[in-house]
Amino acid sequence: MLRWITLGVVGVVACGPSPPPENDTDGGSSSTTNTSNGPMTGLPMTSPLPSTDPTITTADPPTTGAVTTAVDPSATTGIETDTVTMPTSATSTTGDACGGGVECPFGQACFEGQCVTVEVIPPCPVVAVVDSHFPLVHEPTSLVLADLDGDKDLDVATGAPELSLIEVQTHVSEGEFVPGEMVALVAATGFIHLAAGDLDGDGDVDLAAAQELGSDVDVLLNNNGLWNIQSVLDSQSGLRRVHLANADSDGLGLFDLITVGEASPTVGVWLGSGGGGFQPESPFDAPLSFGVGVVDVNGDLRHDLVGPDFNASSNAVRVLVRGAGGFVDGGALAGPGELLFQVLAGDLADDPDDVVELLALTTDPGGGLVVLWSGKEHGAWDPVPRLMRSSFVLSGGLLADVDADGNLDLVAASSEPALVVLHGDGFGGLACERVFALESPTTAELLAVGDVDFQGAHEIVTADVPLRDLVVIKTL
Ligand SMILES: [Ca+2]
Ligand SMILES: [Ca+2]
Ligand SMILES: [Ca+2]
Ligand SMILES: [Ca+2]
Repeated sequence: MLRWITLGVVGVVACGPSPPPENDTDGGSSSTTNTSNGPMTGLPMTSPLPSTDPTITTADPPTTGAVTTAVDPSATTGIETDTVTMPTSATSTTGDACGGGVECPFGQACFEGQCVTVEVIPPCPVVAVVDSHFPLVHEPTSLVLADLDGDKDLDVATGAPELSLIEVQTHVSEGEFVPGEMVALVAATGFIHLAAGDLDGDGDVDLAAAQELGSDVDVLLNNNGLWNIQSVLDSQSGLRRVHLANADSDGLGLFDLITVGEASPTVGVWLGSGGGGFQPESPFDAPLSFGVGVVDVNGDLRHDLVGPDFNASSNAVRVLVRGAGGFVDGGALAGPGELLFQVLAGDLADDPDDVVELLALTTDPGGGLVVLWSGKEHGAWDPVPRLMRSSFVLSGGLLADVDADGNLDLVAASSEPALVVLHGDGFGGLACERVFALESPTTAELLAVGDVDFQGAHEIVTADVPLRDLVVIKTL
């Protein structure tokens, strides 16, 4: 059952009995923009490792069928501009002192006790947007986008914590999903965090699921669409995230697993040994909160960890470099703002050596700040970051080339009901900002990007937790 509803900017998800189809002719007269009028409140994060669990409620009986919301091109989000301005200025110090309650003038931010200029990211040109909604049975805490049934198109798995289930949504045709199977995990409670990738080396996508209470990571091997729990990795207790990584020095190509948790020891490493088996390394403590990037930052193919350092006296990015025998401290980078929510790493500035840049999300009295450290050489960054102002305080996200122009973009969540894409300029900066209205705020764990409909540009997939909807956002 598929229904098309004409909407303005503020999306509506229909529930309950189906109304007759509406004509797609009136063009959505309620068009507004929300790139600048949302309150820029700080996120309710009071501890270095905040619990981000949404409230889990008992699931109602499942609804069936997709509800697709078509947004008329004349009523899309975004602010109309004629050109995309390429940022040209980098950080410069104005000479004013700040800190200790002394704020910087408008248009500046405090970095290391001095006011520095902040570049405002301009809005992107308007594009047409189509949101498609598909019902979920349970409220999800985490979402992955991967080919789970081996037919080459992208499916979705979401974690349903209240029943220790993974809920699969199977892609059936261009951008359409239907409910798939429910995959049972070892019984536990609390937040479920998912990661997807080939964990046993047989070429198909497997899943790893970290559960909050139960203290395990379940490894689920894909056998032609049937899922077997191969390994249950005893983990640290408490809330954690699981990441696929290459930690091995031998580069066998088998994924390893890294968990970052809130209870000591906070970092766990399991080396893939083939067939879905894993060998644990000794877990250890590192001052990293959940917003870590798991990326090779120094060009040796081993994945490193970059994340907000909750032990630093001031806001800082901590770098853990993976060596042959384990992780070693790779130093810290001081940042501006009040608290770093997330650190991401990627090749944001085109250079022959593919040096990796760092991007961090934070907030200051002026609102949302994106902090960019340009790579000088592999694993080394200019200590003075470039600061760019976003319209929203961004709580977390991912780097992906959404518009398929060859430059990494930032897809980010906010505490507001909006999803923000900051398009990379390929020179280490962010060219423009695109804001997509949502019904509810989303989280970094509920964001994924991929070419769902094989049309080239990538779709953004997220979930509306209160409405129990899978949301696919397509720009035309
Ligand atoms: Ca598939
Ligand atoms: Ca596999
Ligand atoms: Ca590395
Ligand atoms: Ca791009």
